[in-house]
Amino acid sequence: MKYRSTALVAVSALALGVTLATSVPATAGGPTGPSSPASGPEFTKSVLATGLNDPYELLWGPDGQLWSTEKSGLKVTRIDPDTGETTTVLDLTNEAHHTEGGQDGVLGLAFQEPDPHRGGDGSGGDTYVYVSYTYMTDTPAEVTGETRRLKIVRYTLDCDDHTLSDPEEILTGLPSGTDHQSARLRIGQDGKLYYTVGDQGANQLAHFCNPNWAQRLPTQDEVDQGAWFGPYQGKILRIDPDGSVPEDNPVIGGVRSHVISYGHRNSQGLDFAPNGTLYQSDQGPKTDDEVNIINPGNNYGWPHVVGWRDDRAYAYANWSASAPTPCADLTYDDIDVPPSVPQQKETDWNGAFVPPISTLGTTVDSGFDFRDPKCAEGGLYFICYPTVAPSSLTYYAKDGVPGWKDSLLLTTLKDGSVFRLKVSPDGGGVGEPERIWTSQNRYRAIALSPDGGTVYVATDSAGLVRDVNTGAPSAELENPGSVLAFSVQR
Ligand SMILES: [Ca+2]
Ligand SMILES: [Ca+2]
Repeated sequence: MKYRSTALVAVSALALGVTLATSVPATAGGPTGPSSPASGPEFTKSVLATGLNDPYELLWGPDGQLWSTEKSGLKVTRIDPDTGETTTVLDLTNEAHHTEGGQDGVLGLAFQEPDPHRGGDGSGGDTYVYVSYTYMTDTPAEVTGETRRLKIVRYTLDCDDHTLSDPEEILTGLPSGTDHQSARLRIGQDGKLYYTVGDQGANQLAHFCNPNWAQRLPTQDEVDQGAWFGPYQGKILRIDPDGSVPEDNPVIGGVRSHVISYGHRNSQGLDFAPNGTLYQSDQGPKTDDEVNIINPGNNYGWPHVVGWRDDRAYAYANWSASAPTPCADLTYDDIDVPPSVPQQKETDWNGAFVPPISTLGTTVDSGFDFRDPKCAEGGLYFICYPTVAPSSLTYYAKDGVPGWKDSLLLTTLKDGSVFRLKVSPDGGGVGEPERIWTSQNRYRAIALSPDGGTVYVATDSAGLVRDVNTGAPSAELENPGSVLAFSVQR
């Protein structure tokens, strides 16, 4: 196994029912991307549950049940891992908002088990469930006019009857919109909430005239006023369980806020290793999906740099700064940038940033033709770009699958694959991504059975994916809105 070693692991202040019986090799190849040897453990694939509306998070709960948020279904659902029976635990139809075709809705989910450090009676208190979701306001944001916001709400879990009660709003007014929500929620060993906020798709597609604020840091005034919408775009947050700013969060640009890292595009993957190392995945624009190690106070480069600072097939084209032709008079094009839009090479930006420990969809040089004829119909070139669109990241720390202990499992959307990246013994690097399962699905999230022998994978209900045979765009999903179960053969 080859590791891309890294010297950037700085010591951190943060301690951080229906069975479709097919046997699939663990290393099925796909139409594009990294290849892998045709060996490894064999799995039995089954469809555990169907009929979910865009499951966004999938977790094994402390009550022995699978739990999912449904982005467009606007609810939290419990899934019996034995029967696949689904039960609505929380219906947020009246509180939450999803835009058809958008990335907003009911998104993040995390459990926090009783902690001896809280709970007045010494029992460790209750088991909490945190949920993040988009809601509507009548307050247009500065510059963009956006009226969507996101909140994180804490509920109390009854492990016996599997119900949620006592909602407490932890943090409101966070950025939301129809693109790049990220919205991955984890609880650290330090008892803090870690939450990813995307760049809201600023500077691309429908939002191409919105300035990208992934490098914009909060001012003290904004922190004092709770004005999170602008400065928290493209960030990773660390939040006290009551929503306040932890007093040991880093001071960045002279200000302490919820922000622990910045320069992120769309961090849909976030997970801790047992030793506290925090791994994150980010989606690249046309190249350079990233896997990063997150340490507090660091800049991860977006939108000035993607992957490494190597000027390969990427320059930051800042549409919002177009002059003399104002951006509003332009037509967006992902490939051809008009001369009025300023462009900056990666090496023209001198800021300090932390490079990734691995990238996917990287191996193209400047001059590469991103117009693949396979994706010409309807101009769906983005489906053919070398990127795979990582959608979640799970640290596999169990013994259930031989050879897998200490790996990252990475789900992807348009590539329809789950990748495995072996973590190096020192935790600071990963091996080459190995594609373990591919089908015509948009894989969204992973949960593990307690022994690790079964990997549950949630799939989007709709969207575009690469045809498994031709690589051309397809909207035909094999298992829409489902939870698949891959059980290792023993
Ligand atoms: Ca980066
Ligand atoms: Ca680069």
